[in-house]
Amino acid sequence: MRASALAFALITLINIPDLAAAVYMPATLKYDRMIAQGPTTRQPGRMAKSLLLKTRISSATATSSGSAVTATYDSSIFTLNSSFVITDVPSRHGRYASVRSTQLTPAPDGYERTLYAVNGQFPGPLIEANEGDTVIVHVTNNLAMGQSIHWHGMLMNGTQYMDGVPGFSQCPIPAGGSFTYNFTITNQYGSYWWHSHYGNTVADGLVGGLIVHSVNDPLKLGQDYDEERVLMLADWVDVLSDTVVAELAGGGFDGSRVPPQGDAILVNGISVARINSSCEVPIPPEIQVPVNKRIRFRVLNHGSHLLLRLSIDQHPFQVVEVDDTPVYGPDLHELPIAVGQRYSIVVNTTEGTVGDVFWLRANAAVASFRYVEDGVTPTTQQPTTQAWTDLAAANSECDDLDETNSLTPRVAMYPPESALDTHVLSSAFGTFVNVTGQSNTGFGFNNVSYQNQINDPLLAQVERGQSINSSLIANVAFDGIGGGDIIVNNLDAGIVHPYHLHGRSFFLIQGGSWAVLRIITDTPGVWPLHCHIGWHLAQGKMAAIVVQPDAVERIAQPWDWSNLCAGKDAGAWGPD
Ligand SMILES: [Cu+2]
Repeated sequence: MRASALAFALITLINIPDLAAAVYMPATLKYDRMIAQGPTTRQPGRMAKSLLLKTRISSATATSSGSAVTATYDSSIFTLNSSFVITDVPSRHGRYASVRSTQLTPAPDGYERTLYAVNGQFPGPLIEANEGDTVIVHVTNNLAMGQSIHWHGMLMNGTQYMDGVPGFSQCPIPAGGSFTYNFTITNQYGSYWWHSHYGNTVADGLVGGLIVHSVNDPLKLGQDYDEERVLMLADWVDVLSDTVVAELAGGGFDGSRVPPQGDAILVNGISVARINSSCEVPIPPEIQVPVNKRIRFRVLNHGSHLLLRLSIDQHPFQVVEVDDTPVYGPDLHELPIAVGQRYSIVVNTTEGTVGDVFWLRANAAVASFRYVEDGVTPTTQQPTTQAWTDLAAANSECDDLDETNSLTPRVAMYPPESALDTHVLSSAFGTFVNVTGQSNTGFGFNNVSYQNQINDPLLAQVERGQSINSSLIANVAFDGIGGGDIIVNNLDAGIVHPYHLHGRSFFLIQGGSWAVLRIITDTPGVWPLHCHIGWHLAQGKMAAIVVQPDAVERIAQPWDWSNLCAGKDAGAWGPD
């Protein structure tokens, strides 16, 4: 154990100077070239809210067979409201949603397990809003544990108390309790999602789409596509997340230190693709589409581990949005999508006639993609189509799309020309000793594996002028407003990590196992930077980015937010 910890420390020391040198040359060159070409022709920087740091995991193989177990769900969750009025006049009373989490026992992949549903649905309700709207979501927690909802991709400028991360930006909503999230969407639009940020209970079903429309969006219904849908993909484990996390912290899950890759792949909450199982499986989920239309799918990977590769037999598609950035993207046969990422693709349904049916694949044949007319299903025949012959092999590198293809933003964006501060976060698997003196294997940043002071949120600590305890979480601070660089260094040979930063977009300079995230430090708060592989996060892979601590001290806590912490044991430890 000691030797292993030392090895990680040595790698850290050796790596950082090399990294700094490697990083700054390309950044400077890129910047010079942009200036030289002038403002009308220079290439905008890439902007993203999640990034994938390379190395690799092996994808699972899956088998499929149709059977009698059916699952039903509300299809409106996956179809955007065609009568939604896109306007720059904010909704007068805000966009209200009510969210009630309860425990159910359905069988999304043919295997019955406990699931946490929202309003009785899995996935939960789709929220649509306009840029400028205030979103008000009343959450009632009927589960036997604390909960929270995070609004993935929302900048939360001035509303950092609504970011929904227990131990960071709030105390958990207690079992039987409620809380109202209230935030205004400013200066952003595109495809987002919401999910629980309590432990890895997002893997138990607490997830849904969040779509922000805007008159400023260059992608327009009627002009670029004829209708739009949400396509939610995920790996799915047949046991509760608590069990997985506890076993990983102990001897390993199913005897393995490697987190589960899923027992099934879900498409819009249903699966036909069970992995390594002879269980009876449901009939494939079905995506019904009209013929001769351009259909925009807002694709989300809400899983806990696998990078999924989406394809539709005989249907190439064009990528038009990356996270929430509209792009001129490539025509693809296959889209790689890591956990937490969103892409919009436009699929032309011009490959056949009514009744034709094709496999939709996400690492395996997982859904029927069926041509229908007026919502009438002409046949229930299962697809017999063949996969594209150029799909990536199951064990191929987990490349992010922008590593292999050119993605040009439709609206030019420019990174800050310089950074006021630069901070390095090196992340690695290792053995860490927690506050109680217990050794655990897990993940850390800068040799610290996150320990969650769940009832004393970091935001409250900074608000009262306290500095964050660096033995509990790696943390860095940007004091002023301007450009800021976060160098993320992935020291784990053989493990891919899709990192996610809350509260801010970043421009990305990437070099394989390291990346420079250039941010604009204009959103005061204490923002999580973490791996979106939920099992890695549960093993401590979380760091804190403090932005403008002085401003944080000046923004008052909402009264109902303070109530979540009132009377709670401030010394309690929560799940990461
Ligand atoms: Cu990870």
